[in-house]
Amino acid sequence: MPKKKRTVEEQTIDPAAQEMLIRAEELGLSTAFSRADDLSPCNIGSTGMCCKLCGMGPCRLTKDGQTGICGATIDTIQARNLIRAIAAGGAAHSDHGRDMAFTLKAVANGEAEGYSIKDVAKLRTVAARYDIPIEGRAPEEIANDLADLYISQFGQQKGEIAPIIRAPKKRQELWKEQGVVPRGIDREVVEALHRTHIGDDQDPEHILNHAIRTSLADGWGGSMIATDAADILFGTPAPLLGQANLGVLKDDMVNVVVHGHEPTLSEMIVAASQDPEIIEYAKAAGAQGISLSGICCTANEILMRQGIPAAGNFLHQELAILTGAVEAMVVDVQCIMQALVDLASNFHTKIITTSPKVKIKGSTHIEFNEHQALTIAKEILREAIDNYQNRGTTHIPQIKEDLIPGFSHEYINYMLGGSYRASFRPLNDAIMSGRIRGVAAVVGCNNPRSSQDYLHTKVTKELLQQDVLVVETGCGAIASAKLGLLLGKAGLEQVGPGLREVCEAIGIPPVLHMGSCVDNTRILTVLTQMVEEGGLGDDIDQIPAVGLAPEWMSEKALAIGTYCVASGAYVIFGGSSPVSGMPDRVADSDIISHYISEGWEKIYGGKLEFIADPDEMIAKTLEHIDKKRAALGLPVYDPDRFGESGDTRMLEIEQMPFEERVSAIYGVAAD
Ligand code: NFS
Repeated sequence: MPKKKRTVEEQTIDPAAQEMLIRAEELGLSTAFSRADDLSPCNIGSTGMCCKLCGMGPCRLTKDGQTGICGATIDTIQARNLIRAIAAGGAAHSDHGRDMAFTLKAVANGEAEGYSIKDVAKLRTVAARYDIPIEGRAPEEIANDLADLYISQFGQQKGEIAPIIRAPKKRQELWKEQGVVPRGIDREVVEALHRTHIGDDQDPEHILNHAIRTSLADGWGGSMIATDAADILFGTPAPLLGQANLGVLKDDMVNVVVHGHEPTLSEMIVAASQDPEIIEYAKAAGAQGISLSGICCTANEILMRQGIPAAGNFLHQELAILTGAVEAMVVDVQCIMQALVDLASNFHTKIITTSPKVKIKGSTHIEFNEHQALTIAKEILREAIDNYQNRGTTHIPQIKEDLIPGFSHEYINYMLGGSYRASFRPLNDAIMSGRIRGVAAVVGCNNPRSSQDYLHTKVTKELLQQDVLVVETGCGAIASAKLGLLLGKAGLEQVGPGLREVCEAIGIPPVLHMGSCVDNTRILTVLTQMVEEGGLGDDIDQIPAVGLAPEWMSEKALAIGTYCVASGAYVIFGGSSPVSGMPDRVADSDIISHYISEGWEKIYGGKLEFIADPDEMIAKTLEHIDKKRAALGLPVYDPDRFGESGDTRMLEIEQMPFEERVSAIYGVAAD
């Protein structure tokens, strides 16, 4: 039966994307949106019940009790497929972390053209956490030692990876008891592959226990290293003004779109694009200059630090090319569709691959390395400028939105307490009093199988009305940005009364953009600092907080979800579950779905659930937040209690000494 073709309004809620999808149709060109309509997913593979790990298969199982040729059960097959995805996702983040560590090492030794250490304060803070001597030493010396420590984490064979000490004490103890503290980042990924080779680990729970360890090697290992090294090299983000959506492309300028993940290249392209010689070169080609923008997490990296506009999230990569206005799309690693090359052949756009790890047939390859970064970045820009004269008709949707990104955990700490007493106290107090009901992290990808941005923004808007403070990263953050939720005033219009008071008093938008997907580690740090601040229990699983990835599609998302669960969070994924059974399986036989939910919750206090319906996602989020509030003995959330006391009261309380502040808050709460 042919699949129903969706209207553009069903494919995306973003008007700029709708405009470009109409153009694609006029031009007879396919996109991920139309291909998703044409191609039905295999319901055996999508539920994790197809095993193709050896040449006796693929064994496609559909019914309870069936086994593969080797005797593997559905549960074993699902667990193996899941851990392989987590290992691949963790490998992607961690390999990014490794590249950042090598760049830090090269910069420390004066071997990286164009780079410098931008955030010496963060370098010193992070190094001190790992007992690296800082007093009386030059930043380069400290950075060299830190880089060595980072690099050693990947190939470490025994012991515990160093960043694990950044987690709350109680959580570290739990991981030790469970035997899931990663020994080395690469080791856990390799072991995940070994265990899932034909004839190895065939106890689903035992496999999934290692999935936890592999994911921790990502979240509290490779990703955390990636974030810290990027901040040290390029600066820790602080709020600035940015813009998002395809309207950031310029008709009279050379448009260069950087797409992918690692900030090493994109930061240098930013620097090269401001070089007077390059600007002159662009003007000589008849353009007004160079307009740089980003897609996916590269967009988030340069948006957070430099205010470079985001052309869009994952599903915007093809749409940017459809404008006909992009001279070059420069890609490095991850989330880059092979379809870009074929699509670009209908326009003048050059797809330039730059990573030694990623080539796409038909694209131009200009290999990047950190030692000659600036020279290579200029070469890439010249290639784009030379292509300007080949531009044909353009169609840029005049749609874009302002936003304020840049909420690193350091900045959140600072903004809450001011420069003399930076602290998470006001946030904890606001949660304890019920002004803020809880916190939700709405993160992750776009998926063309659902309506682009719909689930992200529906969940975000509803939670805001319920006084839930939302933090975002990745493509989810860009979805909210396009909708205007990342702006001070505009974002506050539809926010619950208590949350609004807090946002107005502190001067923040209700949705805090915390960066790219590797920067989900910033959320781990925030949660840890909230624990350390006191009043919300002594471990992450006690905080009224939930993580959501409503439109997930990548293996990295599964790795993130799993390390958040292992850290104690309730994590809800939208879309379809990679471990659910076929519809005719009895619910009780969905052993893996149950294990990663109730099973993991018993051990880690966090659980992973796949919920397709957004209303159910929202209801479960609020239910969990309220359950955690009750367990902490906090007042029941009551939306009518706040909203009239206004900014002054909040500001007054904020100025009080700790004891007085607590009694003021509980005085209010006792009413
Ligand atoms: Ni995250 Fe960033 Fe986007 Fe998904 Fe891909 S860009 S690392 S994986 S699609 S959020």
